[in-house]
Amino acid sequence: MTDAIGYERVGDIAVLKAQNPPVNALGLDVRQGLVDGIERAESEGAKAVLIYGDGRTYFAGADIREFGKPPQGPFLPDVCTRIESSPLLVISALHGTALGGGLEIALGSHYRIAVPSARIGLPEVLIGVMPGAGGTQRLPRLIGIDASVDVITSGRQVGAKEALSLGILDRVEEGEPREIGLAYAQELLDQGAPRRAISEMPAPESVDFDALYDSVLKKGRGLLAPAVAIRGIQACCELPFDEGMKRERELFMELMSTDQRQGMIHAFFSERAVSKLPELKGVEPRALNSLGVIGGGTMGAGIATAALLAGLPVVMLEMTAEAAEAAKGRIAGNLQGALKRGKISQEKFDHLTGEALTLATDYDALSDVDLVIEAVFEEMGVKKEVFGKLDAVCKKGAILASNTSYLDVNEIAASTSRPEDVIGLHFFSPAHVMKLLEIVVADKTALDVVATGFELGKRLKKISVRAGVCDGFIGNRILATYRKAADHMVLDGASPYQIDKALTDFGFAMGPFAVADLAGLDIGWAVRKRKRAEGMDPRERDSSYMDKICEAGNFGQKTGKGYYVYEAGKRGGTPNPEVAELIEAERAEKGITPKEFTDEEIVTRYMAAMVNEAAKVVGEGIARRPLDVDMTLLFGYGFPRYRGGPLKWADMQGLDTLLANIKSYAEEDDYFWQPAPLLEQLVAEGRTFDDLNKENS
Ligand code: 3H9
Repeated sequence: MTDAIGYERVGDIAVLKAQNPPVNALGLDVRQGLVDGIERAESEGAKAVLIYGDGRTYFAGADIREFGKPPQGPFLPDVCTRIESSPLLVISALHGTALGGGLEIALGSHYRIAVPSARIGLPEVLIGVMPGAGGTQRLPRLIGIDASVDVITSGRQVGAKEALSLGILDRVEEGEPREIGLAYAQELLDQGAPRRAISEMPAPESVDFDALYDSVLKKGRGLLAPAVAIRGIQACCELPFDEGMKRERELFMELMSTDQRQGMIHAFFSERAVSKLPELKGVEPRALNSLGVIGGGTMGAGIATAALLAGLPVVMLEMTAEAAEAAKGRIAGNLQGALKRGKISQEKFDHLTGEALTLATDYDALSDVDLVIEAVFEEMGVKKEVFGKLDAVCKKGAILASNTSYLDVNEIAASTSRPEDVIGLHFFSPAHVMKLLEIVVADKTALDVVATGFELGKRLKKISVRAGVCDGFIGNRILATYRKAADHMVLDGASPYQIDKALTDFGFAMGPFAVADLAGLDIGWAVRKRKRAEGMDPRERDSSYMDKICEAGNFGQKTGKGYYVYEAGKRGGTPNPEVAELIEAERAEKGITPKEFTDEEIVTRYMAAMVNEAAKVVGEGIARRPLDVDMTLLFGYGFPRYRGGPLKWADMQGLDTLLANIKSYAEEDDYFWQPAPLLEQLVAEGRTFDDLNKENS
């Protein structure tokens, strides 16, 4: 027996305890231990076997860290079959999470009991694969096609109560898994309960699986795994059990070899690694029991909502009592959403909009809060004035944070007498919904202030990414570059609509022009005006066709017109014909002969611009590791998760090909397409961005 599975005998019952912290992942030792344990129980004359997990959970699934390495037996499907085919009665007692291969072990058992807090599921599709140890063969036999399709293609975690009603669990009971499991096993033995192998149960009748496959594929917006899993369920209905298992294995292995699997698993580990900073090891965050927010517009109200939902009382400071009331209205509107979805009770709603929220118009109200976030107008003069006032009233040790999206946090910090307490906390709108938080560390920011920023992110359930100071930090700086690449393509012959379509087909949630309409065209217009006023490099390409749209008061979705025309009550927009005319006029004025772009070319150029800027951001230390960029783009900019992030995608494409593309584009425009030194270095050394991740984790 391996140490990963403990063996104990209680009367007629052999007890197998998984002890592979932290989540009892089903690595080689665990699989071998289970097989050995069953064999020992059989050879020592036990009548039943109880399987349960030590620590916080039953099995959370196959060991994902083994994926991509040569598989080693005993394989998980065979372990499940070995458990199921045992002549002894096998009972699993579930607590924590029984996920993926974990649930498949439970389905290989003859009876399943769980504590009420247990959650079960087959989340394989969320890491780009599908159940591969009998999940698609046993679950439909147990609960039918519709419920299986839901559980398998969504990957969602099902609570014990629902799992009981679906028939996945036989019993739900309070208690310790070992104790309830032993009592249940004894009861079954006393009753003379039969072995109950799911593989021997009849399969459901087949349905139109081609139609189901198509609809799931469409819903997945390019993600293959849920659709391929449908073929596994089909095999359950149409093939004998053993052949169904073989088919499932083939489909599973097919998905294992895809870039999508690599991308999704990169995302899984990166979202956990992103907030682990070596310099913060052992650094205690400062006290964080109350929050001040300055400015109650959409952003400030969103930040306040997120904080209130996380249990932090908020002081909301506005210029006037009316503005403060309006901010409260916005917060209440946000919380209404949580109330409607059953996330909070009416009582909680009343508390969060009542005693937990203090409205103020005087800075003195912030004198006792632990952390203040300003979300006022994005202008350095205004920010400095706010920080000057905060410096005067906030208690010693309070953290002063700016939600600026591109301004120099060093300059803001220098305007106070305590730059070590100043940090950037860049939320994304709507701040109570969007998962990304950029934690912008200025030159003098104290380490415990950084640690507190990450602590806040954790409490607000955000993905927090450390960023250095530069224009736009990680995300907006990269966005500005790939957006420019899109603008250049428009000038050279592509239409905004072709570009948006090519990029949503690639997997982005939205194309850049639809995004601009959503964010408000006035933002880009203001930036263009500012840059022109500051004086642009003559080599930089500028486009002005959208200025005319803005001059007429059209700022995108909020005014009903921008790149697209939006009709009330209709989702999405239709191309605005005025835009095409203006583009043509600008091309004529600039003497550009438009050329055709294929969708592939659009994606290649757009991604090349994104990767090149991202490599600069990593090379300059603005992002610590490539994975920090990947998580920023994934959680703040709609980058398709199944592609892992721009730098994971770049690795999979081949960095040499990408660099060659960038160099060929530089022949037309060597100002915009300057290869990132880090990219050149990696190509010269034959290394990848992932190598950098590993070296810096
Ligand atoms: C599968 O089962 C395929 C089979 O059908 C067929 C096979 C043939 N493996 O998330 P946390 C690590 S596919 C390895 O922070 P939480 C995780 O990286 C699998 N490691 O805790 C972290 O490490 P670190 C299907 C794993 O309480 C630590 O455990 N199963 C695995 O917030 C703690 O994790 C899944 O997809 C794993 N399977 O959430 C479940 N899982 O401390 C994936 C976790 O070094 N896991 N780790 O950063 C989860 O959803 C969550 O981790 C879980 C706990 C809900 C379990």
